[in-house]
Amino acid sequence: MKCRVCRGPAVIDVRRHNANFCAEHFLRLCRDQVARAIGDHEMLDPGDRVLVAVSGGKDSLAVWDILVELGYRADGLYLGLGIDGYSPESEAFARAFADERGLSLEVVDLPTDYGYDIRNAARTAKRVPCSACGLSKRHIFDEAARRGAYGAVATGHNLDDEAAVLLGNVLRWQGEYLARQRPVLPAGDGFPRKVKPLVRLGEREMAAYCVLRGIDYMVEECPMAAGNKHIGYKEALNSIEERSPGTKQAFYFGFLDRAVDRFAPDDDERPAIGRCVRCGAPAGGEVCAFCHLLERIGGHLPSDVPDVPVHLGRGVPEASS
Ligand code: Q46
Ligand code: ZN
Ligand code: ZN
Repeated sequence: MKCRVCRGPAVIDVRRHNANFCAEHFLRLCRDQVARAIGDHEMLDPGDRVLVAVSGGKDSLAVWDILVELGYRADGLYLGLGIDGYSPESEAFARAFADERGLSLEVVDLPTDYGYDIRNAARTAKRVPCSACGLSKRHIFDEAARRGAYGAVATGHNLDDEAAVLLGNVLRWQGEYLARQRPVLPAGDGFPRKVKPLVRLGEREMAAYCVLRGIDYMVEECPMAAGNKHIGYKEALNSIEERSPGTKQAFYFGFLDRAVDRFAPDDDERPAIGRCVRCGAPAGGEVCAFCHLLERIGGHLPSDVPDVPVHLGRGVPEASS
């Protein structure tokens, strides 16, 4: 097995490209694919400050690494979901990655900062965990991007993720979701721009990228993902891809080239957006969906936390004179 570029020994085959690569040229391929996705879809301008949504998994750490390699000023935000056996471990991977590279990582913790965790929120609100989680993530990443004046929020969604979501949306012809399934969502109505720079790279490539770059990541998936419909869609696509390499890419990029515009809503179908009276986020009604969730599950906004009384003189060492 020889590298397509240098004819040296290859470490990975990429069947979709019908080619093998050595470590150096595989890493270059990954960077080039991200640069091409950013250019083709006008995701970022040179010099943009980017906020990366970091989970501690391979995709989010890889996208952060590649954006920094490409010269973007990229900071991370890790959101702790309060899931035992998963959140503390994945936070440790995110922190270690940032510390080793001198990158800036903000950590927001749902239990500490908002008074709830995903498992209990889902139970109390009678929602599936991923729905409560998705709503929380969107709100908190959007808010952090506004507060930090970032040009965009980047996520680690890769080609496998996007093809699986697309398959799910097509199977049920969910027009509203199909209209939004683009690798870049422009800023507007107080929402930051959202970009997915890994759409030209698959799951297996991202794992290989992390191994070759020496990035330690959380291998275990979130325990709430079990039974998730997307896992089934991924498996179905993997078995098609196995027999016919390149199908996922043709499916997803064919949709972007030829179909997504057909689902765009008319301007007057878009709801008027105001501001949530509680948190100031963009909202269709008086109170945003996130504040509704907080109310149902007994959570709070960070600013609602009662002041902790300060007991001076207890446990405070006397100043030495
Ligand atoms: S973290 Fe959250 Fe995912 Fe876990 S609860 Fe579901 S959405 S599966 S990417
Ligand atoms: Zn090579
Ligand atoms: Zn709100």
